Amino acid sequence: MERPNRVGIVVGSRSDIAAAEKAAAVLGDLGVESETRVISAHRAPELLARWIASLDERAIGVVIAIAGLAAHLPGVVASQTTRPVIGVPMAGGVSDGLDALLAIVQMPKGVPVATVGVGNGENAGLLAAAILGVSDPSLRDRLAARRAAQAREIAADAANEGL
Ligand code: RP5
Repeated sequence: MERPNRVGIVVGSRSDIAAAEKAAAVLGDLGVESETRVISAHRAPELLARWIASLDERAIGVVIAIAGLAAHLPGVVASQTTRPVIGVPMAGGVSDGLDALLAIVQMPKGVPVATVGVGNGENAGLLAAAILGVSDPSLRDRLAARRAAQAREIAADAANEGL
């Protein structure tokens, strides 16, 4: 089996695609390959199960699952794989994302889902890279370089002159 060094991104609907693009972009910057699928957990359960069953052959080590409203997609994915699953709640429901956030973060015991902020595809990508970086020193170096660059950018802000 190929080393599982890729990230699988799945959104529940085309309407969630912006968060997936943010995750894919940050992963691309870090030299991590990803693939993005649009599969509803309730409208296309069999297709979702087929994709999850193929994670090994796709060398996918971490899954990012992005959904709003009932937001069951991350939990459904996590129920079918032991790979780490990162859930991204999306705005749009009765509480503008708080509903999806609470749904994802309250995954009942036995099957965890890591949860990032509402719509925060970028942090989901960074967390996925950090997980893959545990067994990839050069990816860890690239993550550290990115942190250093963002710290430099803040230090260079005119408001911080003299510090
Ligand atoms: C969820 O319902 C999706 O993840 C999306 O966030 C939300 C709305 O979906 P659409 O009605 O735009 O397909 O399944």
